[in-house]
Amino acid sequence: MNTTPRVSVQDLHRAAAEVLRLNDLGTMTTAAPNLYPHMWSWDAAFVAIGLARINVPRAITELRTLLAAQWSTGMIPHIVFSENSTDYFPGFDRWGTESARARPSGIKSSGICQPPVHAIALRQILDRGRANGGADQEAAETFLAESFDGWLAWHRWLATVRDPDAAGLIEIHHGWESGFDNSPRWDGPYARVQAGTVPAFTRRDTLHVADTGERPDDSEYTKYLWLVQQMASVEYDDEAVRNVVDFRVRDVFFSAIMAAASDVLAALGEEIGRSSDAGELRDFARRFRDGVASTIDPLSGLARDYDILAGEWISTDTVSGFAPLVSGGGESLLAAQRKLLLGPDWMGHPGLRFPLPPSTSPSSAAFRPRTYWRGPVWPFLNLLLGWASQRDGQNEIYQALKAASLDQLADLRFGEYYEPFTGEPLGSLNQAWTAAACLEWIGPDWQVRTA
Ligand code: 2M8
Repeated sequence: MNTTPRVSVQDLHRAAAEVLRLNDLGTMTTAAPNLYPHMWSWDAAFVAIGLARINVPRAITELRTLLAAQWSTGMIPHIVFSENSTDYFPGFDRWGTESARARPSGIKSSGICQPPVHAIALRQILDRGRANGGADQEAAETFLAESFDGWLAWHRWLATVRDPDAAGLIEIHHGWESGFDNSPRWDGPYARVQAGTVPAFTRRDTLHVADTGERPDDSEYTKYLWLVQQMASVEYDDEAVRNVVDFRVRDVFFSAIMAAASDVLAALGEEIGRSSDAGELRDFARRFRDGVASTIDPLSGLARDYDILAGEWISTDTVSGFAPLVSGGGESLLAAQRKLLLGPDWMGHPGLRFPLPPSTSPSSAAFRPRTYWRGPVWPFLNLLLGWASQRDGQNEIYQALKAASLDQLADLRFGEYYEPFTGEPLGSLNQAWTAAACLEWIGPDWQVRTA
């Protein structure tokens, strides 16, 4: 394994920080300069993790902006639209959220959500603030106290509205909610979506990638828009959406993040004397950890999603199968998962440019090395897996992910995703959460100068 960076860690740090500056609109960071000119919910959490390494108050601003867009139900929307750009489709007008009663007035957002990574970002902000001391510490402590109820409401909304049967698995209503938009995970559910009439549309995303074949095609977009229309037709009312929408899936990776983040939020609550709320969050964490463990495919050892409308498990060889490594779980399950992750179908695949898990296993028939969520390596996901391995004391995996990630990112392009065999950056360049992941991997190392 080649672990020698092609640039110094100081240069890498400088370039990653520059990408976050480039995407900074003042109170929000765009997910990418051209392709994604607005704020995305889970991107914002990773961005805040990276920002906390260089500017704690700015990291706080990022989460504050996102939280200001929280709906009165507790939902945090997946896009907060900036006023600066109309260069994204579907833009605010296409979402039909104006009539949604729960949306805060004056803030333009979509009407769906994304995985709740935010409490993990909050923890990082607090830790960095405390390490820096002074004004950073004060700002971080104040932000925790003032924002805790918002995050708690977000977790409560997910635990009730999105897991009404207490299965320990979060129900999603659009592939966009998973964040793994066109992953093979959703091929079955989307195959069953029969789109009705969708007004004509002109996409913008295809203008901003080198090869349009990397992105989902128009027939996939028609279904994506159809689901949005269905939800808009009932003004995004939580109960009504469940009855009208043609996509209802229990997402195992979302659920794993819910488990991990609920534990983190519980610990933060304990620190500020919110012990009863912390107890509730610990219960969420347990419920979703058990839910994730209940999905394991006995044949592959990977975690599975569940298609509610079809009444069947979804077995795919995608990186979401490692959900237990994120949620935590019983030692034998985690040991088996680690073995798989390091094995020849994943990080140990001999063809990989960098030993990092592709979004779909190269051994799978569904694998497409250049197509978005169907094969490329996603750097922010590796950071999440690294964070979880460090939490669980798995230093060997943490170091392996860190070394390979820094090697991958040493091209200074900060790609949205990477071709697994060549290491070519694909999708958008200067993608904010890729740069943020880089800053977090580097941590304080950039200050260590070798003679
Ligand atoms: C991608 O998703 C958006 C829709 O939400 C898109 O393709 O237009 C996904 O990779 C998603 O996970 C990510 O949050 C978003 C912004 O980076 O882009």
